[in-house]
Amino acid sequence: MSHNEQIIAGSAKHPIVPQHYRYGTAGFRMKADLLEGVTYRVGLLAALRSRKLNSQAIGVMITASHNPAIDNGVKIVDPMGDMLEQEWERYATALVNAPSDKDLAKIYNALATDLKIDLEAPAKVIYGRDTRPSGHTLVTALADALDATNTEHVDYKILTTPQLHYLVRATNSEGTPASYGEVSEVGYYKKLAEAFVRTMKGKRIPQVLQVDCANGVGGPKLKEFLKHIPQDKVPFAVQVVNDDVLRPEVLNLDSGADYVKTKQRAPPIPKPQPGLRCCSLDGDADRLIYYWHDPETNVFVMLDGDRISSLAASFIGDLVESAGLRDELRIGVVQTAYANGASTHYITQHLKLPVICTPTGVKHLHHVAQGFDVGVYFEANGHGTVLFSLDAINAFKKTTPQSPAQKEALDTLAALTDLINQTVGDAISDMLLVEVILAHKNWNLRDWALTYQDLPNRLVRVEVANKDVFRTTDAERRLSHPEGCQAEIDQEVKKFKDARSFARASGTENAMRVYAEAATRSEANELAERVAGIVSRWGV
Ligand code: NG1
Ligand code: ZN
Repeated sequence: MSHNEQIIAGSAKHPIVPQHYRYGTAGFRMKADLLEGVTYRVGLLAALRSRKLNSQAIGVMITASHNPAIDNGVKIVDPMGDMLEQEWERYATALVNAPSDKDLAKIYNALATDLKIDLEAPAKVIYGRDTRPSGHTLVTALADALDATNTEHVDYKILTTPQLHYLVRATNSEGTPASYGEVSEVGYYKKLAEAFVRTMKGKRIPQVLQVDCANGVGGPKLKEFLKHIPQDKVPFAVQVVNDDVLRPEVLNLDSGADYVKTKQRAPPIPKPQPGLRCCSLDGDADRLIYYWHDPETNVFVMLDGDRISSLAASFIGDLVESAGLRDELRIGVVQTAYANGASTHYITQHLKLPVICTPTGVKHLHHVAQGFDVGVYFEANGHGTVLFSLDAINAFKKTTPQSPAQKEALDTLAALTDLINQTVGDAISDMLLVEVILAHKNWNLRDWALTYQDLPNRLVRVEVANKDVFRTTDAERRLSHPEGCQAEIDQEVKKFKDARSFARASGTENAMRVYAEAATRSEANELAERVAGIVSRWGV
């Protein structure tokens, strides 16, 4: 069979359900039964992408993250382990929307011609999936696309999303001076465990940490990771809960980082215990939220992505200062409009670091963070990481220390570049980072929470007939369209003290999101309701 015939035959085995698909912030994500044909077509695109980029390995991750168990999703990972280049999202959308198998082959060939891709060049795609049962079928469709296009492929089976990102980068840097680590899941654990012990410097955290894994892939993977810390060097006690991956229906159910962040309370199971340090991962282990029920004040305290971001920025900023590199390296923090105003104020006024606001979606944050030598980026929902430039890594490793304190700071910074996932937000790596910082500062969660006080806020979802009439500007903080709508929002915001509110169309759901913050909880609620009302009226 010719290439074309193979592509068409494979597509006939994995038919597309006709409807309009769009490669969004999370790749293609929807009910799993719509995704078989989509995944086949994503396989074709991944093969093209590998051939376009000198046969480097491309990743494909099959997951729907924090969404319900019946959903699934598929997204492409670029050679350095970052998200698919934005320009190519259009090509993904075009391929997936091809009306027939023959059109699919035509679009595939047209893309190859337009992008000057040699279809005879070698190509490599590696892939993994979360614990969703539908992952099996999708992986089969993906493998068929890779076979049809004569693409070498490796199935890494069940992984967390950040593990797949790690493996893509490790594969492409293997044997080079920039080697990212051993090309295996075990290599990932070994790298993290070694860096964790190295950054802890013999410090111990006496209190237990309960980790809720949303009954997703993070549970088994975290337990596997813990086995790689040498027995005599384990600095903390972890209690893994909600790690049932055998009953798919409980995935993300009343648990996980998204539950805690949106409901602003602890998962009901296990029964919350005052004073216990807790954190939650999401279903594919790329988001992290800390929390505890303070036994002294009897208040539930949530430490979200903004908190992790400001904690990391403060710790790393101090280390860079002690390492004598403050004038040499540019440190910055990247947030979205959903970041609590109090965190932005703390970072700019107290830590004296610049903050840049980008549109929602980690690809935007990641990109801007790459412009700093130390770029800290987190979405409020707990997805983020810290990126170090080559200059920063070299400075940490090559500066000759003039004092023991400077040496200590340089060593810790160098270890952090190995501990922190450089490809994408990683809940396990972020959790280790938080533990390291708390141990170094000798802080409990109350100390951490006391750094600033969150402004009360409220996020509401508004269903409208047509969300496409809403267009934003200024990193999604203002509406440019429909004309007149923003002026009405401004009128309402003016009536409240220390208030801020904005509306934008969700990139992952068919709805508008309205965010409001104000000096008190009731005012934040009231403002959110009023702005939601405005959005409803304009969205008809
Ligand atoms: P949308 O649906 O575009 O608001 C949501 C999250 C994002 C991001 C994406 C991808 C909020 C308010 N929005 O995007 O931060 O994580 O999903 O998963 O949390
Ligand atoms: Zn996720």
